Amino acid sequence: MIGSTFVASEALKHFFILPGAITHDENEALDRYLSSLPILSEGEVDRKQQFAFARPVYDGVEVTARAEAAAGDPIWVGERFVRGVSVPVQLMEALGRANRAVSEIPYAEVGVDPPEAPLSSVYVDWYELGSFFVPHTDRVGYGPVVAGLSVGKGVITMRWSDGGVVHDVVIEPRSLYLFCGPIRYEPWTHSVIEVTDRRFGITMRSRGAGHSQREESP
Ligand SMILES: O=C(O)CCC(=O)C(=O)O
Repeated sequence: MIGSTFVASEALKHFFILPGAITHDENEALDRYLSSLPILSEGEVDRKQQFAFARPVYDGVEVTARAEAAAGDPIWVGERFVRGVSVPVQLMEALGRANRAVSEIPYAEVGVDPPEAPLSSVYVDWYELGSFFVPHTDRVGYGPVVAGLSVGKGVITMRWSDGGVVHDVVIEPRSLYLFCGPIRYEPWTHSVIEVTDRRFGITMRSRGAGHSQREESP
């Protein structure tokens, strides 16, 4: 499947890109829907009840480079994971598409165990020309495979690094990417270093193993 469907980067063998994963019409419909949502301040959004964008706050400082919306299970709210508002119907098709792609990863070939849980957590990042996402590693409370769908007009450059080697990957609109294996965890980080136009990054994750009920309690 990987030979015909995915173009894996030579250097990053655990990073897969599926160009044209959604149609132009689907891209436009998602762009229209996501662009219609409000961008609020973090304190105004109850992520268990509402799907809306807000500028995240880290260490008391509001991030101005992008805005973020979240839904599904689990999502991170400050210091714990919770079950967020239901994934909006407009995003269900994208989630289904990503889950199908996850099932097509040749796990044995790349030496990774298949995930136990489906993708069920959805974050959307709203980027404009000049936006960025700082280097980070996704929380271990999420599962071993992460998927991202690029919606809108903007092309991004995503940077991967293990602290030494750096790989830049250009991601076009309508592309779905997936990553797993060593690059999913520290010391690897990824970041978005360039954005050419409005773009929504729909990031889909699963519950990680060992994710306890306790973490979900308020
Ligand atoms: O916008 C993207 O595709 C990347 C988002 C990301 O790195 C994240 O949500 O952790």
